Amino acid sequence: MMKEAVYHRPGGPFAYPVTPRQLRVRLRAKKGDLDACRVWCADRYAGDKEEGSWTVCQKVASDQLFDYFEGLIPGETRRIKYVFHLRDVSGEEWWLGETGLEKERKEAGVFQYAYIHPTEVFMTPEWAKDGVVYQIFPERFHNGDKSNDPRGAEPWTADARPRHDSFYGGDLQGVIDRLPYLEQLGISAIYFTPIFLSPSHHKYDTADYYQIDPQFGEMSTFKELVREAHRRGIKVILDAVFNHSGDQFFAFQDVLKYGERSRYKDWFHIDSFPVVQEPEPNYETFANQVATMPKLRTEHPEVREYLLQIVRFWMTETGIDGWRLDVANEVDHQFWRDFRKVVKEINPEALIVGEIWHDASAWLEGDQFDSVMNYLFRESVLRFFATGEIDASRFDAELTRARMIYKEQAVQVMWNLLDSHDTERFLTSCDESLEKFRLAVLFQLTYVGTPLIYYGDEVGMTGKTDPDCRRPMIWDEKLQNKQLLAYYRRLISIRRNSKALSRGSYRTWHLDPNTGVYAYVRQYGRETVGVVLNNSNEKRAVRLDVAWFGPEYLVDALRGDLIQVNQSQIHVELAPYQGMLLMQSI
Ligand code: ARE
Ligand code: CA
Repeated sequence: MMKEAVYHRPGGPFAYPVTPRQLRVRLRAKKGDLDACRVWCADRYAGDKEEGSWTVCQKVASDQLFDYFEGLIPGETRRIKYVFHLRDVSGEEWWLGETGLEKERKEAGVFQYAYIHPTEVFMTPEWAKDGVVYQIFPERFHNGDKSNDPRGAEPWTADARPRHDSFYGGDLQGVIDRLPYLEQLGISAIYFTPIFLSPSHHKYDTADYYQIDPQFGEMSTFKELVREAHRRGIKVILDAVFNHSGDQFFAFQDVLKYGERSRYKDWFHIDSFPVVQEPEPNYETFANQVATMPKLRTEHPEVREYLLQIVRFWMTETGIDGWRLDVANEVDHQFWRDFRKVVKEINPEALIVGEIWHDASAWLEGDQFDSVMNYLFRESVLRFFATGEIDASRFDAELTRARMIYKEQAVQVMWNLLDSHDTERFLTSCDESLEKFRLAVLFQLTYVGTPLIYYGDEVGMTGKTDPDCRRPMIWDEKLQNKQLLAYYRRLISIRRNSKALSRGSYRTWHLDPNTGVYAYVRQYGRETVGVVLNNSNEKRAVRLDVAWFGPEYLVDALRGDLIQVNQSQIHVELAPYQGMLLMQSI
């Protein structure tokens, strides 16, 4: 056993309560080194003679270097001490506690989880665990009210190719009009990119956080939208752009006008006075010198209070169900802790999703966000299904890593996206190969976490990155890919009717780096679903062990085929890029 590779710490994703009396513990070891792992625990005040209790830790995942073991240990008194007992493949036994990895139990010491405070159990919204989210870019979804169209609005056609300064006239009435479509699609929440007053088409440069942009409608239109969406069981999530304001924002206008004498000068990061926007801004902005987006000083008490008041206002006034946080990783942690308190006090079931493209573990401890837009997921899916840069074993390893950096409560509600308003459309990344795209969609809709669907993907829309990925939605049924739409509807409905797919555990079942076959199992209670993917342009045959499935037959929910189980195995053949969704047949 490689001793140096054995790792645990009594915090983060390695030890965390999932209920007030249960602690999830995780241990990492070199891949293939351990034969068995279990953990002993007792009340931390128990004496040496105390019997305590044992929990077996299962191997839950592997990546290229490590195996991960997990156990759920009881904490009857909430005060826990524990020590791991390991057996390596050569039969040697080890103890791991806070003083070391030792042959003798007493040398190893014990780890302590001093007290599980019920208020410190990371809770993510229940509804989000069964959710499928649909992302709407309001300027481009549907024009329901021509009277509010911006001047110079361009024609809403399938061959429209937006520029940065294009407008098409999409609005909130348009979304209300299309709620039946979304309900039929089967989604459970809408995430809207910004809708507050702003001069741009994307509205990330907020001029007034208290006003719906008149191009999108009025307060009453938005309230009606929320009401109508709720009536159909659809939640509404808004974009919180708090890293920066727009340059038209009253406080920044005041600074431009009064310079050093402005009472708002400390709301921003100003290098020198007078403040200038041209030729280069002498203040911090979003990204590199985006003069229209001055960065806010979120650690300033007045700024913090101003922004939190906006949060209170929209939540209490309109009943929205959560927030997606723009450039979340560049705003200070304390701001987000305060933000979470405000949000959850108003509505404990409100969802908080950060926009972070990388490892977001520092924001997902339980005191800040519930979830993030899972761009790590997107990267791996893109490189496995669309470009073929990585093989099945690398793909599986990357997925494992991206799960193992987080606690389960966050993993369950992670927003798994194929694309967004900031990226190329996934179908375009697939060189418009529908077979590849469909396989990736199957994966997205059967993976652990919340699928996030970017408007229009479901009807086959294409487009390069921003601004081309923001084309007006195709509503002309002759131009929509109806088969693809039916496929999305079917997968969403299967997912929403299956606890295994929405909330179940995830285990790699089979992978073959040479053939591109990748299979996994989702399990919840007695329900098991297996997914087999042939990510290659050749026919593949594969034999799979199904001992844990139970019945004599399995059914492929996609094609309806019955598959016979023979001595706890099935033998399946897959066409190029075919996927199978195997469920227990009744
Ligand atoms: C416009 C042009 C761009 C141009 C840019 C700069 O479209 O081509 O490069 O201006 O002048 C909004 C608009 C954009 C607009 C931008 C600036 O939607 O159209 O771009 O404002 O005016 C990073 C951030 C991440 C951010 C992305 C875009 O970390 O937070 O960049 N995403 C949010 C929103 C955007 C929004 C803003 C932020 C600003 O979702 O829509 O842009 O409010 C790597 C990095 C990531 C990086 C990512 C993408 O992976 O690690 O950190 O994300 O690439 O660049
Ligand atoms: Ca309009």
